[in-house]
Amino acid sequence: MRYIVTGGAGFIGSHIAEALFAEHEVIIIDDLSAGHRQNLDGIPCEFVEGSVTDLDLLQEAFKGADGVFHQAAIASVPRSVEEPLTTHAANLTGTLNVLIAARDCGLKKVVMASTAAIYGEDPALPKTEEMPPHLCSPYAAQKLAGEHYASVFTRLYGLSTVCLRYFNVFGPRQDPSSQYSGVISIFADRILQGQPITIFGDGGQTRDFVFVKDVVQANLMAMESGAGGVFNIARGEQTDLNTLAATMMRATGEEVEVRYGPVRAGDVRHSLADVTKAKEVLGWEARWGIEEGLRETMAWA
Ligand code: UD2
Repeated sequence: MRYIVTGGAGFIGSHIAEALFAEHEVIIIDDLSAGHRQNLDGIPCEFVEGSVTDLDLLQEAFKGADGVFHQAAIASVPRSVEEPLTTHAANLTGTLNVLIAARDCGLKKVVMASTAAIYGEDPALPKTEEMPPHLCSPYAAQKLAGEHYASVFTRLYGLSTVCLRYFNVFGPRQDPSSQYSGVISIFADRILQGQPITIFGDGGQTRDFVFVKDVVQANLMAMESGAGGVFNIARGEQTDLNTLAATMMRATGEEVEVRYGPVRAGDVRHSLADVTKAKEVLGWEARWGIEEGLRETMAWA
């Protein structure tokens, strides 16, 4: 098969490319705004430098492809608040372009990255795909609108689409360099440098962390499945930040100071996915335990 990975030089996209290349032809489309060429070291693939906002580029690159894993996005809630128009272009116009190019080039399937941000601050847990959206950021609005476009393209043109609502994904190659990077990548970086870590709030907040290799598997199974629609991608387990910090230190044998700072504005207190639908329809469930995934992440960091 010939597969496109948009955002393929990024964190999740590069892991998808890595899982595909042994058996398939892989074409990466990435504008390198967040991704890095070195994420693709040792991964044979065709590399097209460009943005999903460029429809002509997509129409050309998608010719002869079988499916697309659409991972390209500006995946930042705070950035979307500061720059709604820029993030709209990447996250929504980009997604619409991918759908149009996929339709025009006769691709069999579009698997796209969506987000748990769609569930917002609604305290009801666990989150099921049927819950009404609770949008608190332009990012959430852009991703939900992308899901709606996907379903409309299925209805109108018969294009098969799957939207995967990622919860808190972690693993090697997640960039720790911004204050809004994933908490695990930040903690890994600091613990390995012997630097203190800061927990925002009392550390009792929870997240549903899922290892990137499980997310890759979800993408592959979604591509192969005859099913369409929206699926939560998570472990279906809550881990609080205090436990996370302790587990990460245990994984490395490094003890660092844990500081506590003010609660981050806009943070949700708890997050937990209901993952029944992915299991029943796609046959997917997370296999990597948190500790196992953390060990791989810390070994890379
Ligand atoms: C995740 C997604 C985001 C969006 C959102 C939807 C990631 C990286 N981000 O944001 O894109 O989908 O979910 O709800 O997956 N924290 C600390 N110390 C630090 C950094 C973070 O205590 O140095 C805390 C932070 O306050 C939060 C938790 O760790 O309570 C997780 O933060 P995050 O930025 O990794 O992810 P989250 O859930 O805010």
